[in-house]
Amino acid sequence: MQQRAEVTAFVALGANLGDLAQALREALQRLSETPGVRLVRASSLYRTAPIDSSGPDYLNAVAELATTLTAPDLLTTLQAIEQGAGRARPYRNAPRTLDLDLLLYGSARIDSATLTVPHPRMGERAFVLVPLSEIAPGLVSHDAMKNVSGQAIRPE
Ligand code: A4P
Ligand code: MG
Repeated sequence: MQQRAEVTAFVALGANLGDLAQALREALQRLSETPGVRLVRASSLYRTAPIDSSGPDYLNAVAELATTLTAPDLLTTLQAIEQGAGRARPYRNAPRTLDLDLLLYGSARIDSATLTVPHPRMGERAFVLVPLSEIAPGLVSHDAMKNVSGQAIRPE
């Protein structure tokens, strides 16, 4: 059987309830244990003020993956890891134990009922752009960084 080629994907990790660093570390561990997913690199952890959301500050990071999974299968994997971390969804943008968003999947543009890639709000958010530029500087323009420079973010 022919093996699918690996695709480079970027995933945003966030948490603002519970043991934040532990949740992010475990999520990275789960991802690296998933068949068809290789963890290429992860950014450092950043402490960020909530944007369009409530509750305590977040811990955020971005990971680069190399994966043979399709984008929908990768999303299903991310959601299973969120569930495993005890994620409840009482309302949109509620505080959460773990949020895993698919930012980029190769150069794919996807707009289905359940998946939009590139992630539609990634360009407005320092908590995505700062860690992404740490591990993939070529993907984030100077202008994009300038647009989010007013948002509170600091290395953990
Ligand atoms: N969905 C569509 N496209 C995607 C994608 N590219 N990646 C769908 C992941 N999911 C995608 O997501 C709702 C639905 O989006 C999913 O069922 C999936 O089919 P969700 O995770 O259940 O809900 P959510 O997290 O409340 O919404 P979402 O869209 O992830 O929220 P945002 O806009 O990403 O905002 N402030 C700081 N400082 N740090 C944060 O991490 N996060 C948010 C979440 C708000 N403010 C924040 C942070
Ligand atoms: Mg999400």
